[in-house]
Amino acid sequence: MSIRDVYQAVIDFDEDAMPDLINKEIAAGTDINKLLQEGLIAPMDYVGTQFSLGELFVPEMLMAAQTMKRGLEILKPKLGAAGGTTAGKIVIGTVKGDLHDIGKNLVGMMLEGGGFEIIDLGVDVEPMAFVTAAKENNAAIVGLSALLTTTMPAMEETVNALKEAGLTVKTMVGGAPVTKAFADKIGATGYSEDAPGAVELARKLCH
Ligand code: B1M
Repeated sequence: MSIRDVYQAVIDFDEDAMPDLINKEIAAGTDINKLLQEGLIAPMDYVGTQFSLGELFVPEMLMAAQTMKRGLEILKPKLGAAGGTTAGKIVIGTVKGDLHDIGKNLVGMMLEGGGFEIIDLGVDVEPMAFVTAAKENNAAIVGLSALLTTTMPAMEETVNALKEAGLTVKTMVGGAPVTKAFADKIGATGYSEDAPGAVELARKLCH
């Protein structure tokens, strides 16, 4: 039994085996962040590369994603232990045209674990839906996720819509193709490369 078995289950799409494998690793005292990074996130990178090479197709990416999600659900309560910092409300979502939600969910889970209240708008979220939710919830931060280069412009549209609505809410962006330079260019308040970094950033933005 090792993290390698968890990795292998994701690339074998062995969703049924996942709960048992994850629970065994937890019981064995495996570091939760290591389990997440090496057992669940790393195989998705492999799957993405195989997809780019034409060795795997969309249904396979989806099966790998479902298997990964099964493992994530079990890890959820253990992620991002609250650090006793000032919590705030964060509206989070994947931008218009983009259906990828694993990274966004992971970020949301870790922020929740970090003591923030999360209002998750889901995927394919219109800019105005972010504006409405930020207003209604008096959110401190709006978090935007994008996984496609073709949906990055929707991130800029959303940041602009929030500004045009006169909201003082801070914006935090992330997702595989997103960079700090892009975040700066579109006028987002902050950028994080990964989920633990998003918690750190949100804490900074709320101080
Ligand atoms: Co898609 N897909 N996909 N896909 N998919 C990618 C993103 C791709 C890189 C694969 C590839 O070609 N190598 C490629 C994008 C190319 C590009 O634009 N540069 C791609 C493509 C092309 C597509 C389609 C267009 C395929 C098609 O139909 N021809 C299509 C688009 C559909 C759409 O959105 N409109 C599509 C569809 C799908 C599935 C539905 C099959 C499935 C998504 C299932 C789901 O999410 N429920 C899927 C998957 C699974 C992937 C890959 C394999 C894995 C994504 C993932 O979940 N990673 C992906 C390849 C890859 O990224 N390795 C790929 C694991 C996740 C934990 O990481 O989401 O990066 P990630 O999140 C990280 C950080 O980015 C960051 O923190 C997270 C954790 O550390 N982060 C934030 C994310 N959001 C953040 C927000 C923050 C802060 C940090 O603040 C708010």
